[in-house]
Amino acid sequence: QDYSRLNHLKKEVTRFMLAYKFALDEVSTKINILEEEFQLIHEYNPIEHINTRLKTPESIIKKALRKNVELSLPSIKENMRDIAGIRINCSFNSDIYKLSEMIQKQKDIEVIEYKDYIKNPKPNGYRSLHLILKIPVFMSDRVEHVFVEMQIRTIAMDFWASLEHKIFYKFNKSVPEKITRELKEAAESANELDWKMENLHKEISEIKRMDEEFSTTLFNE
Ligand code: 0O2
Repeated sequence: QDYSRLNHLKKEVTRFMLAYKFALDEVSTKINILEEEFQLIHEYNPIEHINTRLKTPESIIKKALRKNVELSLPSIKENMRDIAGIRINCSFNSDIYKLSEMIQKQKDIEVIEYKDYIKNPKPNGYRSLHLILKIPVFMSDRVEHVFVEMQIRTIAMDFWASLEHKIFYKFNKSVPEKITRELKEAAESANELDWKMENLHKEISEIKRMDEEFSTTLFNE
């Protein structure tokens, strides 16, 4: 009986997943618009790449069981906030906050949660800006409001996080202290690199600005 209940829930979840796919489509379109506008105003593209992912019904149910979330649709909708995920890799640290502010200003998006693991990195060194957004999805007969988890990070943060995930995913034993320290040091190196690149970017932008100012003055004389 448990099996047929789980099977029924899996079917229901598969159906309601459509709203999450549409939410991801909506958010991706919004990001594309912001990206083009940013390019126009600041004369460079702040986004290196964007990834979206939908959890499978199996992994939603597994996580719900792991987190003791009641196995019903309303409870899964309310408590599982990372069914739809979008990860945006930016060029520079400051781009992360510019982009996050632009997203937060959108009237149809509600920011439910804001976690700044850049200002407050996790003990292992993990850095990223996490937002949980509530998005209205206009279906043929109703409006669904669904959660989308957005992670915004630089490519250096993403490099560290992807490899850390690869190395430690499903590593259930306790990690030796030396490894924990080295992992954190690697995160600090990635952070230093981020600031170095950001400073280079600022210096070159300033030189470009002064050059432009100089040519405009020459032209006007
Ligand atoms: P996956 O495989 O990337 O989807 P939650 O665990 O989501 O119920 P929590 O802890 O409040 O709740 O979420 P948090 O801290 O916002 O982190 C959620 C996601 O951020 C993770 O999803 C990872 O994608 C990423 N993340 C958080 N901490 C780390 C870390 O130390 N290393 C790496 N590589 N990624 C991290 P999942 O579902 O755990 O994993």
